[in-house]
Amino acid sequence: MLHDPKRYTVTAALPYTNGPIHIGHLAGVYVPADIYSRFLRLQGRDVAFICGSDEHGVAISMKAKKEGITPQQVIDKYHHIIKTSFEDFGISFDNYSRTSAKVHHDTASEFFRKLYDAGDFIEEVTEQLYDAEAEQFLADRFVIGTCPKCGHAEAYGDQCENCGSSLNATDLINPKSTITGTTPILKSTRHWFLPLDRYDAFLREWILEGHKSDWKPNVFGQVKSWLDDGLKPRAVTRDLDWGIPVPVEGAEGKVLYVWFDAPIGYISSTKEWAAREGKDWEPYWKNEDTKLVHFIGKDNIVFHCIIFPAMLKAEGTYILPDNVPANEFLNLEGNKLSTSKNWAVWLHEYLQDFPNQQDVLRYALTSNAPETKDNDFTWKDFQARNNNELVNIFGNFINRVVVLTNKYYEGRVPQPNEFTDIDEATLTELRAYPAVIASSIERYRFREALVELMNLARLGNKYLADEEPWKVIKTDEERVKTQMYVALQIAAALSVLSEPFLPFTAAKLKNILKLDAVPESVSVFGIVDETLSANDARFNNHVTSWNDVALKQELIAPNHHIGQAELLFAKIEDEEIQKQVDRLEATKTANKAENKTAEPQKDLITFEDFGKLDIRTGTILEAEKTPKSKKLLTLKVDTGIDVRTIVSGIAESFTPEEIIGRRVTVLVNLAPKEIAKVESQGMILMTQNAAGKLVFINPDADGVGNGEGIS
Ligand code: B3M
Ligand code: ZN
Repeated sequence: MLHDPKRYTVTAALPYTNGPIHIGHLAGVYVPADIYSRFLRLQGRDVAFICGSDEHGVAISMKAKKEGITPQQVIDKYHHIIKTSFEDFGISFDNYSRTSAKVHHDTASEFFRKLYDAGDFIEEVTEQLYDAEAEQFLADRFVIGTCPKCGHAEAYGDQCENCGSSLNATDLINPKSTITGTTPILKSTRHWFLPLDRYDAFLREWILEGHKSDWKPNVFGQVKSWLDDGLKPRAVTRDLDWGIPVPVEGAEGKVLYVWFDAPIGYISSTKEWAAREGKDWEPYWKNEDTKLVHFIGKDNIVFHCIIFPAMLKAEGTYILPDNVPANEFLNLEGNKLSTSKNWAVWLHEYLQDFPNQQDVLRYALTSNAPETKDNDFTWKDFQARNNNELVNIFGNFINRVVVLTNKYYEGRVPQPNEFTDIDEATLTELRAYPAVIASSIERYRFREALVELMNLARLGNKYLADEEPWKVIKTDEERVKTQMYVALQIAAALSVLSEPFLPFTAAKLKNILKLDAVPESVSVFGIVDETLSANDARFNNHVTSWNDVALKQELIAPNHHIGQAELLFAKIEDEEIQKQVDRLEATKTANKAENKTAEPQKDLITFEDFGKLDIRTGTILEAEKTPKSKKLLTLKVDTGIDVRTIVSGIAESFTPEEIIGRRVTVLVNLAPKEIAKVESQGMILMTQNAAGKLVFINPDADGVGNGEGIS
């Protein structure tokens, strides 16, 4: 583990541009990476927070085929949507690039060519899976089959998402083409292989020895199992028409394997950023005093801990990741998040329903992050986190401090008098929080860090509840000045320490406290200038960096004028949550309908049997709710024979008003039956749609009057 690095390169997995991003992406990768990067910046560290769109690979080609557009149109559409979602949620990349960019094509091609020229690849003609009908080789997601490692039935040609194993397509049991559904044949083709087995000793030494104490157990365990299983050469080229052409003579029609080029995308994106900022990119990827950290989901561990490090080792001039704090998966209401099944909370949809409440989602996802095991997001928990914690603890404390400061002192921070032991103890505890929270963040324990941040807000609430300035003001105004001064120091501390987790709230709070306009001369951003004493006049009432909170005697100075109170968080009502739960229920029903296997056919009947049914066209003349029943409507139906009463179980699908005049199909010779104390004389034929809603089987032939028989 690298101690006191000179700079940090923090990468976040490059999302495929084959669809929008959802809460699982935020929880697994991007919010933790953002917390870490914002924290480092607040400490004044030199950080390159790097990401970009992953725009090659079969996933893109499949999406293009599905949407009937070109791969370029797919990546342009989703690159924009994804980039916007990250910006909307305050994921503060220093650069968000894309692997279709020229800088990446050049960087990845040069990287491949260097290894090729050095003879690091095995060039071999092998038998690969081929779809004779589609006349296409089947790589990666173009083929699915049973995983030889865990038995998962839908493993891809290059990876099993269930156990994370990286696979060669020919490893799959009972493979099927995802293009035509046919069973592939084997066909010869030339590819270039990275001989991973040659890096076994290096990887064992670097990881199993070098990182056994600082890498997360879920990551270390996966890597160890792969090394123990034995590494095999991996093809790093593909027979595809979408990707970076293999920069070797005689390799027409072949492209770099997406997982060869994508991690190099971190380097390309850093180059792009450095060029824009007038910096040198190389120290961020080649200097030993740089700490490189990859934030990913668990299905990307093998690529970031085995394949990419082997590539970097082979290339020879790059540093290796200091840590790869992969998270496990987030589930949604007990089911696996799924893009294809639309079983997700999409970020753009979240913002439509919860505008300007990005921090509530960041908070809920961090509080429940799948840091060591898969975890579940539920809307009920989301509501509870907001109402019971953000509103009742954090928001309530700030509101009381600001309201009372405006009420008692017209918004001016009061000059404190003598501190009591409680005051001193509270201020001492306050100054311990930067180190407590930092310790958790530096170990990539963001859930724990967030609990500690909330403990600081609890400290403020407890101090006010114990001190009761709103009572003491009646008898000892001088005492209240000290009490409010102490409470304001905690509020100022929260405006800094909350920023990595809740950037939008921190900005709002800084604005309320008027701590946002920081004169340059006042504070050395981040690194505290040790030559300055904490009481130096220049440190007057401005807090800008993490360390200020611990080092400064005063975070917000007497006479500083704060602003008016505004609510940081709003209570989320049950109806808002129910709407989200209903939306997921509708998705579930639609998925069932889509995947529904039709009910098995009933026993055969004869023509005579059918002849007994007298089915007529009819019209609903009247409709009303059936007393004491939520499900039933009592109808008056003109059957062409007569107008009769029919009780129908459609009250949860229709209102009485909306079905008057509706044309219906009626079984008229059904024996009368008393239903809910009403005699029903017949049955109206219904079915249900994909969303599970009842619908009428309509006699939609125009000009058909009532009473016409159905034959
Ligand atoms: N595009 C994300 C995924 O597997 C993948 C990450 C690349 S990071 C270099 O969904
Ligand atoms: Zn598997």
